Amino acid sequence: MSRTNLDRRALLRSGVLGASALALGGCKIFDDATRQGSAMRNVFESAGELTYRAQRLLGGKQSLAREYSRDDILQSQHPNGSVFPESAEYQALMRNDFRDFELAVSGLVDNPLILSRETLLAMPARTQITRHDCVEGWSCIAEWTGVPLGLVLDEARPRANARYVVFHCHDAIERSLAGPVYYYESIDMIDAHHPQTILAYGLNGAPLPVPNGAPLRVRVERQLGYKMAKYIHKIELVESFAELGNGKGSYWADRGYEWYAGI
Ligand SMILES: Nc1nc2c(c(=O)[nH]1)N[C@H]1C(S)=C(S)[C@@H](COP(=O)(O)O)O[C@H]1N2
Ligand SMILES: [Mo]
Repeated sequence: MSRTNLDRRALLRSGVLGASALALGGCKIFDDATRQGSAMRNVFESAGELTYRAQRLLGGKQSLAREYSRDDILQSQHPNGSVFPESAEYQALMRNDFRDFELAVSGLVDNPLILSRETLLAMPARTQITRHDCVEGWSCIAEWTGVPLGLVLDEARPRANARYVVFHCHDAIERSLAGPVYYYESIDMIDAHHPQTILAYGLNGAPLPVPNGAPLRVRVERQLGYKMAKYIHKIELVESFAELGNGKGSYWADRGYEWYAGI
């Protein structure tokens, strides 16, 4: 692990970065120094690529993020970013309690899949209590339940040239002249096969609520909150994300944030 990463963790933990102390539904506030443009953020930015390489080189590929106990859950998961996708397609699914939901797995795979909600719910599940850290400066501990992404990928059989897993989402987070701009994210095959990387459909023992990404959102526990795409309808395996969005691999990476947001 790089020194910068350690420093950042230590800072986050000690609350040294904390300047704003807004009460956010009981969520623990860290700070807003990690916002784009802040001096602190620029330090992180130049270190991002290094952090990624260091973490990938120094073994620890499958090291687990810390898991907590039920007693550590102090509040419900604070909804952030999109909280209510407006597309007609999503609204129709929602009206029927997502019974007709299907997840597509496509791209560089030998066995493209269309998984019904029933199929997903019938697959082996994992439940984990973890801490979600948002780059905007808050965190929440919550219990997540879902299907390990690795199991879904094993079923789809990624080809040798598949390097990234892209999550396509139902929510248009903004509108450009060219039309709606949908949220998307991507992770590498190491994070995709990490045992804590799950396609979550449950939150704190209940079905995943709409504001938190119903019916399906990913958990990538060793990275920041924006990597955890909500409202996923399609998973695509690609060799490069140059052709997607602005070519940086994620809605927020296209807008200057790190593609690899390790914590
Ligand atoms: N589809 C989609 N996924 C998203 C977002 C979003 O706006 N749209 N926001 C991201 C950010 S910045 C955070 S912190 C988390 C918030 O998840 P929560 O609403 O469950 O707390 O979702 C992430 N995933
Ligand atoms: Mo976030």
